[in-house]
Amino acid sequence: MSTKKPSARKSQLAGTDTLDRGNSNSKLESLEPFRSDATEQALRTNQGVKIADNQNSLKAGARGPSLLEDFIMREKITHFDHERIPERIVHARGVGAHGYFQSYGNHSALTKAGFLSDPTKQTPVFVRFSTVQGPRGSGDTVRDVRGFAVKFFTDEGNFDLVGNNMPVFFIQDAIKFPDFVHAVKPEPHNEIPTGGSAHDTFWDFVSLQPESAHMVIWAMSDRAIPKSLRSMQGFGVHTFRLINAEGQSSFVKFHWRPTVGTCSLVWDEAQKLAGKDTDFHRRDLWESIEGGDYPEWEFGVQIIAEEDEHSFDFDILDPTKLIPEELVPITPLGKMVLNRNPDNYFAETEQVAFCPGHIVPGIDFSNDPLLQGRLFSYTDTQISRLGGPNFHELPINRPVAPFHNGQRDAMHRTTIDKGRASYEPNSIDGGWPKETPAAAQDGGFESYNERIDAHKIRQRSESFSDHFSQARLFFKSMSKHEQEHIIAAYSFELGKVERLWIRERQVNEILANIDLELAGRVAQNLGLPAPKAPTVAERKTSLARSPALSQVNLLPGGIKTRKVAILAANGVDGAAISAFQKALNAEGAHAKLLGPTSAPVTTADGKQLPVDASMEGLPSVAFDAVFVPGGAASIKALSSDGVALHYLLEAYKHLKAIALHGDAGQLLDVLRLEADAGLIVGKDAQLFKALFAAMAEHRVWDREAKAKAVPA
Ligand code: HDD
Repeated sequence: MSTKKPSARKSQLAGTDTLDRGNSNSKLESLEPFRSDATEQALRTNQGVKIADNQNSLKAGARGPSLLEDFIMREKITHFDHERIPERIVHARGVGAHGYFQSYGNHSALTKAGFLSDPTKQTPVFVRFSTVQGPRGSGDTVRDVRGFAVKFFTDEGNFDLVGNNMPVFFIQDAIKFPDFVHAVKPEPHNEIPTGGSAHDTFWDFVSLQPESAHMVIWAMSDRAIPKSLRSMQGFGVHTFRLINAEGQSSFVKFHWRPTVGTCSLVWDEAQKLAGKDTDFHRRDLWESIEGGDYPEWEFGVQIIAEEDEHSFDFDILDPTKLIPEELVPITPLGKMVLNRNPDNYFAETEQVAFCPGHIVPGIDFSNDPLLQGRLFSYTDTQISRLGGPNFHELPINRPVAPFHNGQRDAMHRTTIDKGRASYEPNSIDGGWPKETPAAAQDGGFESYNERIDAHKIRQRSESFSDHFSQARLFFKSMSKHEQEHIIAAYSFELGKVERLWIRERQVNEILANIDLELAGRVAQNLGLPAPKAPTVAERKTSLARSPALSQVNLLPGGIKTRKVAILAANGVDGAAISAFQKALNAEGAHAKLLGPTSAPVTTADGKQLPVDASMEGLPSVAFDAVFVPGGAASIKALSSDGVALHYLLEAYKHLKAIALHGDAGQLLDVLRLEADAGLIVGKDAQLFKALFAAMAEHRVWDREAKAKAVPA
C-alpha cells in the first residue's frame, strides 16, 4: 500500500487525462493510500507474514488430519466465511462508477454551495444505479424503478442526491415505506417473483393505496425498462431548497438529463435479456467507460420562488407529484461525466453508503414527509448493513473535506484520533475542534430559518388528496405506442395476479379514475367488464398534456455510442464491412462482427476476418441495429442458418433498424418480410445513411402492429 495523502483523490477522481484507460489505474493507486496493488508483492497473511505454501493445509502426515495450529489456513477460511454483508433492503442490485461534476457557471445567486459556484472546478462524484425490488444477483432488465444515487465529494462535505429514474414516488409518507416494500418484494411464502412487481401482494397494496396511482403508471411505462443506465433521466423526486449567502431560499426539483437521450427496451427484449444477459446494464456501463464513451448528464433545477409555494394545483411537498416542465422549465446548472470504473465492486459499489440527509451549506430540505422519514432511514440502515456507525470512514464514503469531531470508538474505527479532549467545549486541546459560525467565510451549516407554527398531529394534508390528475396527465402525454405499452404492461402484470378481486379493484377503482379508455382496454385483456365511470370526480387542472414526459421527445438526434451487429459467414463482402465500420465510427457508434461460430470468417477475396463473437454469443437483444453485408456465399449460408434467421426476425420484432447490403437483400424473401422505414435494402453510402437515420429514431414504431405477427 502506498502512504501518500488521500487528498490526491480530489484531482485524480476527476481527471480524465492522467488516468490509465485499462483496468489497472496504476497512477491512481499510487496516489490513493486506500487502493491496494498486489503487483510484485509477496503473498502474506493479514499480519504481514510471508506465505510459503498456499496449496496445502498443515496436516499430521500427508494423509493425516489437519492441525488446528494452521493459522494460515484458519485466517484464510475465517475471512472467507465472513465475506458477505447484508445486502441493501431495497436497491440491492446496483452498479457504480466514478466521475466528476462541473458547474456551468457561478450560481451563487441561487445557492452558496461551493461546487455550484466555480465553473473551473471539477468535483469528484461516485454514482450508483440500481434496481429496487430484486436481490443482488437479480436481472438488470426487469420492469422496475431504477435508483440514481450520486455522491458529490465537495470541499464543504459530501452531498448525496439519492434519486430515481422517475420523478415521483409510490407513497406520500415515509411511515408507509415498509408496507410498500413488503408488498413489492417477493412474496414471503415462496420468495417469488424475483425482480418484478407482477404478483398479488404488490397489486393488493397499490390498488388499496390510490396515492400510488401516479408512480405505478410510470412503473408500467417504458421508463421501467430503460435501454441503458446511461440513457436514464434522474430525479431528486422531492422538493428541496437552495439557499444563497444572504439566506434567501428557493424551492427546487433536481434533474439529470443524459446527453445520449432517453429511451427504453421493448418488453419482449427486456424479458429475453434478463436471461440472455443478466448483466446487460452493468456491462453496458462498464464497457462504455472502458471504451471512452463517457456517460454524461446535464444537471438542472426547476426553481420555485418561496412566494410561489402554493401557486400550483398540487402541493409541491407531495412526492407523488411532479412539476411539469411546461410550467417550470429546467435551469441547467452543470454537467456530470462518469469516466472511471471502480477497481473493486465490493469495496466501492457495495460499500458506498448514501443518505439524503448528507447535504452541504447552500442546500436544505423541504417538509416533504417522505423526505423527512428518509433522513432517518439511510444512516440507520448502514449501521446494520456496514456493521456500525463508522461507515463514513470506508474509503468510498470518506469526504474529501476533513472531518474532526468528538465522535469516538465503535466498531471498525480506523481513524486514530490524537488529543485528549473528545468533547466540546474543552480547554485541554486548545478548544479544538471548534464551531464555524454560519456567517463566516466558508461558514458552518445552518438550517433554513423556516417559521413553523403548528399543532402536533398525525394527519395527511388535504392538499395531498388528488391522486389521479397527474397519472392522467402522464397517460395523456404519451405517444400512441407508449400508451399501448402501458396498457400491455398493466394487462401483463394484472394477468399474473391470482386474486380476481385485486384485478377488479385496480381496474375499477384506480385505472377508471385515471382514464376510462385505459381501464377499458386493460379490463378487456383481463376478461373483465369495462368500467363505465370513474369513482372519483375528475379535478380541473391547469395542464392537459406535458410533452416533456414522452420519451419520443427525448432523443438527441444522432446515433452516438449505439451498437450494431454485423452478421457474416464465409464469402462475405469484406469491403462492405470496412466501409460500413468507417461510416459508423464517424457517427460515434460501434459495431461487432458476428459469425456462425467464434471462428474467423473468410471474405469473398480470401482474407481471414476475426469475429467478435458467434451470433449465439451476442444475441440481437444486445444491439440497437443489424447490418448484413453482401457476398453471395455468405448470404447463401445465412439463409439456411436458423440462428442467423432468428437473429434478423428478432431484431425486426424488436423494431430495430436492419440494413441488407447488396446480395443480402435476398433475405427479405427468405424471411418473408417487407422493407420499411427501418428494414432497408441498398448499397454503400446511401444504405448506411438510411440505416443511421432509422437508428436515430431509436425504433421503427410504425412496424409495431405488423411485427406482432412475427414469431420470434
Ligand atoms: Fe430509498 C436505498 C431512492 C424512499 C429507505 N433509496 C435507496 C437507494 C436509492 C433510493 C437510489 C439506493 C442507494 C444506493 O445505491 O446505495 N428511496 C429512494 C427514493 C425515494 C426513496 C428516490 C423516494 C423519493 N427510501 C425511501 C423511503 C425510505 C427509504 C421513504 C424509508 C423510510 N432507501 C431506503 C433504505 C435504503 C434505500 C432502506 C436501502 C439501502 C440504503 O438505503 O442505503 O434506507
